[in-house]
Amino acid sequence: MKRYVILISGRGSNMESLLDAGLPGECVAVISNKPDAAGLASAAARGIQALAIDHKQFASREDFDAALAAEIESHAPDLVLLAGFMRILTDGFVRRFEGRLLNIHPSLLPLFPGVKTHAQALAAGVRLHGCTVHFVTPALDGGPIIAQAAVPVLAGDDEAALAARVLVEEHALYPRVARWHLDGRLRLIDGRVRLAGETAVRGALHAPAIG
Ligand code: NHR
Ligand code: GAR
Repeated sequence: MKRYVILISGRGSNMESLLDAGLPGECVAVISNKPDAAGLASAAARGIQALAIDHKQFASREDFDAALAAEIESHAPDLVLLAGFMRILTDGFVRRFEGRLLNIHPSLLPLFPGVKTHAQALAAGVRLHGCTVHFVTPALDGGPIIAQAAVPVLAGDDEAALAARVLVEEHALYPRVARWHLDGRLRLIDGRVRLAGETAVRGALHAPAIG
């Protein structure tokens, strides 16, 4: 059985969508950088080991990342999933987990990296918005794109309305991509995404990298 770890910072709805998807693997830990993250309680309620490593207790990003990496490695995961994890990770951390570290980002990358993505989309006036699952590399939100889902931006949308529409797609897309990895079909090879055997695309709005 493959093993995976989920990193969160808050609510944990993407974490819940992963835990409830019946993935072909065991979630061996949920780790938050924020002790008060609501997602820790819902992970624990599902019988999963949930713990916080408070980044504020560390003098530097390097020290925090070293503690986080040691905790993750103690669970020997095949896959590490960032799910609303809000701390930028050092190059050393990212390289250590390269190829088994994924993120879901709430925009159609390379548009709107960083934070406040829905406000950025509204300010830019784009008519399509969405989410992206990518391999994490040292370049923030710049790693190779695995799959994307799009939603329309509608007249009268505010940040909350748009975020809610994108979140529905996040909850469908991330478990699907995690399953590919756990099934051994998804790899990062020479900085490129390799996805074996994917043919069916669910509508035009969910598009995986094929190859
Ligand atoms: N780390 C690396 N090296 N590369 C990526 O692609 C990463 C990463 C760490 C997190 C998630 C990302 C997102 O999906 C992610 C991708 C946090 C920030 C940020 O600015 C930016 C992007 C992401 C996550 N964090 C601030 C910081 O100083 C804190 C912001 C806050 O606490 O609200 O770390 O968007
Ligand atoms: C999600 O929309 C996720 O894509 C986004 O934050 C939300 C977390 O919700 N992630 C980022 O912005 C990463 N910087 P959740 O805790 O309910 O999954």
